[in-house]
Amino acid sequence: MIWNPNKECMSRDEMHDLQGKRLQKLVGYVYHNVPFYRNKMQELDIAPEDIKSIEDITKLPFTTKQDLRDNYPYGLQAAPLSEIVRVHASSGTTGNPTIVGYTRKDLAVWSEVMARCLTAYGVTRDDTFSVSYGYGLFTGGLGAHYGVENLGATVIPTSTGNTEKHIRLIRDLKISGIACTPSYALYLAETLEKMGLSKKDVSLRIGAFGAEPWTENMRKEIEDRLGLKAYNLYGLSEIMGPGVSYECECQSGSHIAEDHFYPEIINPDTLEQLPYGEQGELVFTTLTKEGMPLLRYRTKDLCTLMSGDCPCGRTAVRMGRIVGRSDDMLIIRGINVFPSQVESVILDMPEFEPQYMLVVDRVNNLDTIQVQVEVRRDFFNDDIGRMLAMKKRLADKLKSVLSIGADVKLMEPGSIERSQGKGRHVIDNRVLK
Ligand code: DLL
Repeated sequence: MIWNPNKECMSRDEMHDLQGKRLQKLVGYVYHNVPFYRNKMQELDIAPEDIKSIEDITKLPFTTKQDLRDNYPYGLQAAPLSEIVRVHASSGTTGNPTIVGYTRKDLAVWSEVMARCLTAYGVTRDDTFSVSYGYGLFTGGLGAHYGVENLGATVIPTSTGNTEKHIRLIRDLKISGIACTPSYALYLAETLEKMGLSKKDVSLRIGAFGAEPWTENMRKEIEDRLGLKAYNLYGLSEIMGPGVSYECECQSGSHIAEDHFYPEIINPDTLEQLPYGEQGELVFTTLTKEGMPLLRYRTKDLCTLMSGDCPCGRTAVRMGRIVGRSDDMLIIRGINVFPSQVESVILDMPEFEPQYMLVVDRVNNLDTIQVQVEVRRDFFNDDIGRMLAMKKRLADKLKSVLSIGADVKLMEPGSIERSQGKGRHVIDNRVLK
C-alpha cells in the first residue's frame, strides 16, 4: 500500500518541476519574511528571480544550527506568531535550544508524511499502535502520534518509561505496532523476558525505529526478540521531526518525502554538492514549510543518497543509513548531547578544573553517560558530605541543561589524562554491532 501515490510515485521529471516551482515560491517567501535570509542573499548578490529551477539551489546560502542559535528564539520564523500553533525545541550546542514553530499547514504536512511512513511499513487502520517516543518538546512523540491518527489506526500514547506497564498494555490491548528508539526496543525485549513473557505472548508486528543510529545487527536482534518487522524512521526537528524519510518493504534505503524536503549531499569541508552515491553531509531545504522554512540546512549527518527505481513503486530518492556525524553531537537515549554543553556547565562552576571526560556506555540496552570532572585543589576535601553536595550540584545543573541524567564522578586534580593534541572529551564505549 502507498499512502499518496500521486506524490510518492511521481515521475522524476514531474518531481523536478514541482520542486523547482516550490523552491521559487519558498525563496520569495523567505526573502520577504526573514531578514536573515534577505541579508544572506544580498551578500551573495542573488535575488529571488535568479532561482528558476531546482538546480539553482546551489546558488543559495546554507543554514546551520549556529544560525538558529544566533537568532534565538524566533529570528528565523517566517510566519507571524499568530499563525504559529505549536512549538518544539531541540538541544543546541550550548545555551539556547533550537526553537521550531509550526503553522497549522506545517502540522498537516507533518501528519501527511508520517502517514506515508506508517503505510510504507504496512500499518493500517486495523492496527493498534503505541507511540513510545518522548512526548513534549522532542518531536518524536507528537510527530508520530498525529501520523497514526491521520492514518486512522488506534494510537496509544505510551511515551517513554514505565516499561512493565507498557508491556502489559502491549499484551492486553493487542498492540500491533510500536514507534520508539531502537535501543528502547531492545530494552523492551529484555523487560518482556524478565517478566517471564516472550514474543509469543504479544502480537507486535511492525516497529518504526529512529532518532538515533542503529545497525542491521540491531535490526535482526529486535526483530528476533520482539517478533516484529523493524523499519527505519528518520527525521530532525529543524526540518520537521520524524517523517523526513522512511523505509519501504524493500528496506533498501529510506525514501525521502522529496516533495517537501529537498535533499543534497555536500562535502562538509568544501561545501560542494556531491553526486548521488558519494558519502557526505546531508543537507535539506524545506520546500513547503511556513513556520520556519530553512534553505540548505546542514544536518551534519553523514550518509549517501541513492537514485534509481525501487521495486515498491515509490520514485523518491533514498538515503542510506546515517554512518556518522560531521560534528561531535552524541545521541544518548534519543537525546542530542554536545560535549560543549557539559563544558559550559563545568566552566561556570568555580569548584572544577576545565578538565572533563564523558564516558558513554550502553548497559542493559540503555545508554548511560558518566561525567568525570576534576575538582580544584582548594575545593578538594575529606568531608564526604561536602563532596556529595558538590556532586549533586553539578548533576542537577547537567540535568537541567542536557535534559537527561548523568552520573557525576568527581576526580582528583590532575587525574584526567591530558591530551597532546586536540582535547579528547568523549569515550564512547557503545559499539553498535
Ligand atoms: O530525533 C526526530 C525523530 C524522532 C526521528 C523520532 C525519528 C524518530 P532531533 O532530536 O532533532 O530529531 O535529532 C535529529 O537524530 O540529525 C540524526 O543525527 C539522528 N537521527 C534521527 N533519526 C535517525 C535514524 C529527531 N533513523 C538527529 N538513524 C538527526 C540515525 C537518526 N540517526
